[in-house]
Amino acid sequence: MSKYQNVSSLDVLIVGAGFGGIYMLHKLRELGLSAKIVDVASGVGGTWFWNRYPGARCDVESMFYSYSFDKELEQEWEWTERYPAQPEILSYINHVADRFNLRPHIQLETRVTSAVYDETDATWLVTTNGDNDFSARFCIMATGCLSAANTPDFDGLKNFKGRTFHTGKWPHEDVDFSGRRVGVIGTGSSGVQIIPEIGNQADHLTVFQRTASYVAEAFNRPLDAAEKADIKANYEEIRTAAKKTFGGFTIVANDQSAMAVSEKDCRNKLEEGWKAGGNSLMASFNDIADNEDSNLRAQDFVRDKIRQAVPDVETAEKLSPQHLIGCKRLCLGTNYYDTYNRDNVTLISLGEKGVERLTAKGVVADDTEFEIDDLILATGFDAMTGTLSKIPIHGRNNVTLNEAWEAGPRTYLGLMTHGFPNLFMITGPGSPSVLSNMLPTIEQHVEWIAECIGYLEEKNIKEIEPDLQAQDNWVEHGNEIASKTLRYSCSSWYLGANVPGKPRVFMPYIGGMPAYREKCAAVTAAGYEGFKLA
Ligand code: N01
Repeated sequence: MSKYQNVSSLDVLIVGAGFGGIYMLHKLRELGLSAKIVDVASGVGGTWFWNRYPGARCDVESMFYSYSFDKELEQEWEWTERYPAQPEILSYINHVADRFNLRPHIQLETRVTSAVYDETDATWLVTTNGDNDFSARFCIMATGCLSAANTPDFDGLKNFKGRTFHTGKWPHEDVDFSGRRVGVIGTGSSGVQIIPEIGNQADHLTVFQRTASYVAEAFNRPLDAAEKADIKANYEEIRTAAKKTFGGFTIVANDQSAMAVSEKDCRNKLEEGWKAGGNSLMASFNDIADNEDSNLRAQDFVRDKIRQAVPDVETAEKLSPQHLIGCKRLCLGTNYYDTYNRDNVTLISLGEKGVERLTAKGVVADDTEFEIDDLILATGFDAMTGTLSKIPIHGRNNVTLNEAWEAGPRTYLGLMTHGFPNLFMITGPGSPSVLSNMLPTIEQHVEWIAECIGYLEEKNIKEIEPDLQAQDNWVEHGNEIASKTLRYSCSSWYLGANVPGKPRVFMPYIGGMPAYREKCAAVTAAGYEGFKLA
């Protein structure tokens, strides 16, 4: 008996119903192809389906964390706040799925269990945990960059008798923390967002911090009607200008070095950036992320902000990061530092031993047992490769993607990998992805892939695969520019450093969106240069 059951034959199978998968499906249906999405979740939304912890919010402004491909959609959707909260983003993506009648082509609650390339037929055979499998000429992994939750292998985690949560896999029902003693491990973007919310609710909150984060005040606020109307009237112009910036953001960086001005003027400019909210701080000068002296000025500025916000000297000291600012992703917070002034909040700075173990009653750190009722892991993700690594993907000669990526991910343009023909990735490693505004970046990838598949169809080409040399050149180019940046120097998830045993490779492409867009367009114009078509 065949190991495949009830096989549906498609032109394209898409894995993942987040922003990437949803737009990809729409685009392929426009091309008249048979396409389907499968997703393990019970709803669309990708990372925004899972990350529903209290305080979850995007750090890109809502008006620009949205699709631009449909002018009516752009005009009709009403964002309510400057930075969108998770429920609003989830409503938006649900609205898009309905508006473009995509639901009949989305199969939820279905986990892909393997994908095997059949070289004789140039087809991907994809098995699922459901009662149907797929055969598809093209397979598109829209599996997201930050979707595989990272649960560290804490000694005794299973022994803990209280409730345990992970921010990246939050329950659907409301969780009440009132009257409870809660522990949070992790102070990255997720921890920074959930900590003030839990501090407000819990009887006592203990935060276990391994590395202090730089947290810029978001200054979130409701959007007023006039502001929205103004943006909507000028959407195209604003988005076009944003595409010319490094990350595709609308924030315009001050084109001046922080070292080109006096210390006082530098402070004033940083203060302006701080007050503008969120990532504007890093745009106060053009070299905070690249020049160590400029970076130090920005670091000192934030450390002073922490001291002003937190009068207790010892706590302020613990909260003050010592690494380069922007080296790890800048966190955006709302009352984050203020939270540590509350009587019911304790900050434990983990020493070299880190979290020593979990007991039935709580967390042991610094040779002390902290008793808690609930444990929240805000410990991040196995970023960029985590989801793909969990699916056995067999390419040419039965080689698996995990084998091909043993020393770190290798792609051409973050779109495809040699040895895995007809398998595309949306915002894969080797593309700017997480260093940019994901929505326009996703649109660029989806449109490139759709154009490519359209071309193959038109020319009756069965197979596309990157040349090994083109891929090696791209990987080398990416490594070379990354190694010259300050971002290369700290233990971030960009480098895979948060997951023990993961190869240390700077995974996103750090050459900026304009250069990347240009390269992709040039490859297409040259008849898919660097790819083998057969
Ligand atoms: O994950 P993180 P995240 N023992 O990896 C700590 C996006 N995002 O979910 O820094 C003790 O940043 C770890 O400590 P350290 C955004 O791109 C966006 O917060 O490794 N602690 C760190 O403090 C973001 O960058 C939004 O020393 C351990 C924390 O856990 C990305 O997702 C909101 C540990 C993990 O921080 C990831 O953010 C949320 C251990 N064994 C997320 N292992 C917005 O849009 C890990 N930690 C605002």
